[in-house]
Amino acid sequence: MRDLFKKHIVHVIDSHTGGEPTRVVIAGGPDLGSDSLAERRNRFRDHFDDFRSAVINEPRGSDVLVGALLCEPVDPLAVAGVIYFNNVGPLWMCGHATIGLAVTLGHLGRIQAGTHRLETPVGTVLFEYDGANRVVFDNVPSYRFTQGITIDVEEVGPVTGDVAWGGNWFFLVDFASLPGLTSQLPGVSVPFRLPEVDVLTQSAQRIRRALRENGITGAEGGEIDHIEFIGPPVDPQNHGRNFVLCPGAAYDRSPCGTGTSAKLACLAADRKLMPGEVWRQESILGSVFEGTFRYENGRIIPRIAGTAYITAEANLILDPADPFQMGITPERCSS
Ligand code: PYC
Repeated sequence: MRDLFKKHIVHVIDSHTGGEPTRVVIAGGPDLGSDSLAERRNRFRDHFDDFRSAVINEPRGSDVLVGALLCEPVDPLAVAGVIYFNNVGPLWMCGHATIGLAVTLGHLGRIQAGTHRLETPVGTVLFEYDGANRVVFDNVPSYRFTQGITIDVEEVGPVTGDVAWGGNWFFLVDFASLPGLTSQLPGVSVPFRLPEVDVLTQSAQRIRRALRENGITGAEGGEIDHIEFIGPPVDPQNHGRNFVLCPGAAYDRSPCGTGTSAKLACLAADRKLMPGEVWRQESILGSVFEGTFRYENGRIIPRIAGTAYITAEANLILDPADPFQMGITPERCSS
């Protein structure tokens, strides 16, 4: 049993990928056993939520941060296993954090330039690391699950979108195919701009709520917890600009690796992008991921390229005497 009076140290390395931060837990994480990453993710969700909150939430972190808990892989050929999580719970997969994790492993000297395998709860991904900051990874098989669902959204009106899997479940709303949508969202221009994130966030939250209330899910009841708006790019060299609401209330500062994968799945399903053709996805900040895909067993395998930079290396201290030891959340701070 953990000593009630002993401070617990968690060694982390922080990075950002296209503006979106990742905090990799190098040491001091919970022992989740040695079965599949999917089972360890469930154990993490069910028994170590305080640890998740302590690492991500204020006062040590923020709603924007995505955590990556390094685990022993099942496959001895994999360089690591990983469980991704954010301020409200575990994620299934995370693209920007895969890029951040690869650069972190390079920073630590645990990998050299080359191709490596990484185990996630939804499958093994391969990534190529250039030895500095650039990473290209082959994501898990992605696909469009449902096309053209229209829902009535409180204070927005009717909204039409597609449900797609890119390692997480997304509802994608294409502003180009719904030019009238901007008039339903006062304060939002096309292309979207950073000062508009409050309106975009509120609208996306309303859409997510409406999906839940209407029982619209991904396959096998999978919760759609990411909402992605796609519009034209600011930079004409790119193909689209997105705004992605993550589980919780934070938006992705990067173009979102799983969101770009979901977008590629929709483009492929509509025959608007062919295997090997490049799609340059711009984030609301203007940072870019390059995406291509190939087909495998009727699904697409997205290939996503981006860059990450190390921002900090730190020891988090969890002091049992600290009333905010496990992070500031409404449930943990009821008084
Ligand atoms: O890059 O896949 C991603 C992602 C998901 C949530 C935040 N970033």
